[in-house]
Amino acid sequence: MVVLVVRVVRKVTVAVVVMAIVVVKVVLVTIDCRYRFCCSPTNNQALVLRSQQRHKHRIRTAECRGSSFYRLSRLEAAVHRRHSLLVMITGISQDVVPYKFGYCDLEAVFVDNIAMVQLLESDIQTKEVLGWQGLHVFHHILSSCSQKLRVFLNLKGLKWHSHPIDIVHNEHLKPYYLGINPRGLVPSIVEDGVVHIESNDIILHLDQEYPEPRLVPADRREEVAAILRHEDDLHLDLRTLTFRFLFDPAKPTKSRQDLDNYSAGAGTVQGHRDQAVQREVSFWSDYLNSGVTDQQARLAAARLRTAFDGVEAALAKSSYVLGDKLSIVDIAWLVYVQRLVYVGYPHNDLHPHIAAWRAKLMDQPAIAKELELPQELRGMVADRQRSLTEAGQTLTKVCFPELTTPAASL
Ligand SMILES: N[C@@H](CCC(=O)N[C@@H](CS)C(=O)NCC(=O)O)C(=O)O
Repeated sequence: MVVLVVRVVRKVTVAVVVMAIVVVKVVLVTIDCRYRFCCSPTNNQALVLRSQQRHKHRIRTAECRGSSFYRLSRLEAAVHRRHSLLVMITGISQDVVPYKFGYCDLEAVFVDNIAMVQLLESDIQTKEVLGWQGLHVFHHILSSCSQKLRVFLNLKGLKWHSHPIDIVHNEHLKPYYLGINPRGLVPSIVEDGVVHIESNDIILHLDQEYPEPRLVPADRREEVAAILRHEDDLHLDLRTLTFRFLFDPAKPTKSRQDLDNYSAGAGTVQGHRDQAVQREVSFWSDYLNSGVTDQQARLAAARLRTAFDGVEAALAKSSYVLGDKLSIVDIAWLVYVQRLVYVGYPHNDLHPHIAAWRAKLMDQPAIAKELELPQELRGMVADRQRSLTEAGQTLTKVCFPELTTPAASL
């Protein structure tokens, strides 16, 4: 009997001690890691939270886009989970009031004018480009982000050296290009030996350097940057629809081995491997496993439609999205709109102002020459649309079955 009581007491004691340790740990993490800051959006500043204990805690980089409370709350949660991280907030500035960093050992520092993605020299493995002079552009003819950049360069009248990267045959995943753009995406530029990645960062940067003609209105830079981020957020939706309705999913361009090599070979951004490559690999793995499902296509089309509803509303009031002048915002959305014409998106039915604005912009050779489908691909695209129509599988049928009119023709 006594032995039994002793055993029970021992077990209860162990359970209580374990519970107490768990509770103390949870309290430490959730209380001591809490932080707060006040901020308001003005110019392009970044708030960096730094940990002194880099060796102890894994430092992650996160970006806080815009000033919405929702985003800030998400960052707070990230700090709770990771104990420490490097937070970069673009478009936010003024009076940051950090408090209670204690356990996390974080300090807050403001840094001016940090571009969204700025590579370090140590991130560049293909060292030869560091000696290049002039403006060099790595791009692909059909890549939407490259098209946006090329239209921008045409409108600016800038001279540049062309370095086509064959993404269809995975040239972007080879060590040479991964050594320039650690994310393995096009476009990238090398300007007098400095590498820039991310099409929107490149454009915002070049517009400051070459202000005429202005494609980013000087007094609306923050707003333009936010719209471009929104456009970038929809990039995988555009790709989803492209790979469902324009290309044939039976012929994926990346094998499992390609994806493993990509993961292993991707480089660092600011000294750290970031999420972008993982996001790419997960997109292509899903695509390899199951193509693009109806549900994924519908979600992507719905998200794009919502964005286009905003563009449509702006174009109902003015000739261009930001008013009476052409800006990079028009170009960014036009690239999506034009791609979706080839994909079979029913612009005419859903967004009549966009349809008219597209026709007007495509009348400009500097724009049309980058966005029109190359002659040699027209037959392939027409065949694809024909077979989708026969199978009752066009974008309109799958994503907008309520519309009765056929999909926009090429
Ligand atoms: N956020 C990046 C996105 C770049 C991106 O996704 N580029 C595509 C072409 S538009 C690419 O490189 N895709 C590689 C592939 O298809 O594997 C940017 O704006 O530059």
